[in-house]
Amino acid sequence: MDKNKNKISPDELSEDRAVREIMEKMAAGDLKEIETAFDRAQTMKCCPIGSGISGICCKNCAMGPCRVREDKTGLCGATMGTIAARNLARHIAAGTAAHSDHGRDLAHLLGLVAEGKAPGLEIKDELKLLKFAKNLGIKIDDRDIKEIARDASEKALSLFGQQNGEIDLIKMAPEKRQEIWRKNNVVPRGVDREIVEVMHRTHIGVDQDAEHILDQAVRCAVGDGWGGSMIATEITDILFNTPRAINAKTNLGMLNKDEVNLVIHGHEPTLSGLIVELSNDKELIDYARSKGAKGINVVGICCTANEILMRQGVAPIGNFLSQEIAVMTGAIELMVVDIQCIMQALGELTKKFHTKLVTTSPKCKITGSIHMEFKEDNGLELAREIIRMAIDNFSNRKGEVYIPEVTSDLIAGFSHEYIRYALGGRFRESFRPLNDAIIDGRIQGVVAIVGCNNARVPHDKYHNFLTRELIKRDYLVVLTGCAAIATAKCGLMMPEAMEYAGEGLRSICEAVGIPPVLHVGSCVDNSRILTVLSEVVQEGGLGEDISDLPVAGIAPEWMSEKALSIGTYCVASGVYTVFSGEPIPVESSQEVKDIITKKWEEKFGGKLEYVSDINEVLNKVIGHIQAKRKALKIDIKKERVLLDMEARRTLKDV
Ligand code: SF4
Ligand code: MSK
Repeated sequence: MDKNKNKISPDELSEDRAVREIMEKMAAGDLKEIETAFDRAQTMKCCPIGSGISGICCKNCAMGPCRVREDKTGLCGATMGTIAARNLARHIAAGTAAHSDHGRDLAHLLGLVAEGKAPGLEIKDELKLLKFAKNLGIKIDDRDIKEIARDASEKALSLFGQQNGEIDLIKMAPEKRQEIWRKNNVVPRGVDREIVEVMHRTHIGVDQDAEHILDQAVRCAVGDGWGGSMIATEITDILFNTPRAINAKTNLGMLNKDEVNLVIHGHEPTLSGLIVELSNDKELIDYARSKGAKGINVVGICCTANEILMRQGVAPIGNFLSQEIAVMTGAIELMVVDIQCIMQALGELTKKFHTKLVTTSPKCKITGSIHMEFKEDNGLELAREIIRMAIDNFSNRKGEVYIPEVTSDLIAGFSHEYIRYALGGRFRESFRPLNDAIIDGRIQGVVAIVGCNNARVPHDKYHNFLTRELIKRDYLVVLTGCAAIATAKCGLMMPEAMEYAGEGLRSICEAVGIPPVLHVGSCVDNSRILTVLSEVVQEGGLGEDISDLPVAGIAPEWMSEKALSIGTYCVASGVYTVFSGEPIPVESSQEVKDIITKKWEEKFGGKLEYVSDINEVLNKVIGHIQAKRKALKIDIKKERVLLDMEARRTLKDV
């Protein structure tokens, strides 16, 4: 493909200076024939029916695919609303499945660690294990920690296959929220059960009422946020440590020309954590030196990077849309991938360089890559083998190595436990200072910016625009996933970003010692945001439920089905959530758009809305938060009154 055919300049395609540099190099030199998702997005237009923009497509039976527009139905009589609801429900089920299967593996791993069957791994946060076990209804007393871990593993695993009742972890939500779920019959009985029921109910000839179908999609998504994802986050903290503030660096400049560069990519922390630990092993470093390298440099992409950044400070060199660009530096000896968001294009692309692509999950193979399967009992051995393979490949570099000299500092590690600690100090850790700052208006509200990159949306641009505009207006911004890496790359996750923040937000961040933009973790860690919101409600003064809080969520560059599940469980938890960039694929069904906005707002206090214009997204989110402040009667700014001693003496005791 000739790059000169592209009409869109790198400046318009990406906000990331390092990515643009590689694109310019591609266009000018030897890499001219190579294409990336940025190029493919220009030559391949997306289907307007499949994307729901000008109609709806159903392929749920062999009488179709049926392309339905306006007042037409499918062959079986399915209406546009039914088809749009079924499609959305299936996307949500797939997103829930992805997060939850990840959580299931971690629950299984916890049991193996308890039994000493996972070499190199141990229980790192016992306190968190005790809290998690308590939430699962497990007896603690003075039992051995490993027994508690084994029981917690079994109980967590049982929540996936549970058939009746309620999954225990919904009790982490405020009482009022639980009642709303019970009243609307959306409490998940078991994580897997709800996914299966979505698939059944959306089969031809079963559930054919759009609202009823989407109620089940909500139940499924609640099973993700308060079930599968919650389990994944809790157990990751137990086994790999609960994140605390940590300094790191980001972007492609963290690749090192003189060292063996090994990239971890995907979503799982298990094998990648071991690789990072082992990269400091003297024997392996000596081996690298014997092959002419100065050392071993492990860096990451996507949410595997986020997981390991939060705990071990590994450098994220990029987010979803950087994965192909990173290979084009010619500096990567080996890219080891696990699950989710790994582009198949890496298979062919890495062949054009010396880079080895290694798949490790029993669930993910990519044609043309090397498969070295990870099992819990071979982690250490496999990590060592993979590092040695990367070292052996160092001398095979071909052509020019070009690493853009672009890096940014960042602070990550804002688990809800660390935020509480940062706010209150070791002896009085609490969310009280945050609640007070929101009540007195120094912080206007909290906005979560989450989700992916999308090759049809300028890379990182919306994440960074919204973050800057919101902190300027005194909104605290919390980020996860690729959104977090985007803002980190442009330097917004450092205390220096305070200069962009409004006066009120800045005063709180300075007093507490946190940046105005907080990295909360990977995409599965959006469940952490649910926990923060529950604890803020519990702290008091801002209503009785999450839906009372002056908060909102935005997925401005979303692309994965997981994002739809996240958006839906946020709405089900009472949060106004806006998607931008590419539309939610229900655009042409007014019936479904009304359900996920008006109906869901009536039922759950949150709504899911697609807004294409990014300025309008900003205005809508601010408008929503201000309406919540008004309802809480905290919309009028109270003047801080400073009294001198004389004035104090005149005050009567109360
Ligand atoms: Fe067409 Fe109905 Fe079959 Fe869907 S289920 S493909 S609308 S006939
Ligand atoms: S990696 S799901 S592109 S956030 Fe979690 Fe990024 Fe979205 Fe994948």
